[in-house]
Amino acid sequence: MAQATLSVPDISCAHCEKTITQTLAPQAGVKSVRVDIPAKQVHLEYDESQIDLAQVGALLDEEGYPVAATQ
Ligand SMILES: [Cu+2]
Repeated sequence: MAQATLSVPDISCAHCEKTITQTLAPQAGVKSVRVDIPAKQVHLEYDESQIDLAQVGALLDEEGYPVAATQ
């Protein structure tokens, strides 16, 4: 299991949290999603054999939440 923290500057409220959670949580390989609104970050646990950060980034991009940085 891999972990990542994504910086998503457009996170601003509970609606953003809900959209991001509903987008990522159902994806195969996503183990957990936690959105930190004040920090504008998404904490992700995922199985790297099923999904990678490029795919996650593309999904968030489609929803209007481009990822600025990943650590
Ligand atoms: Cu919002």
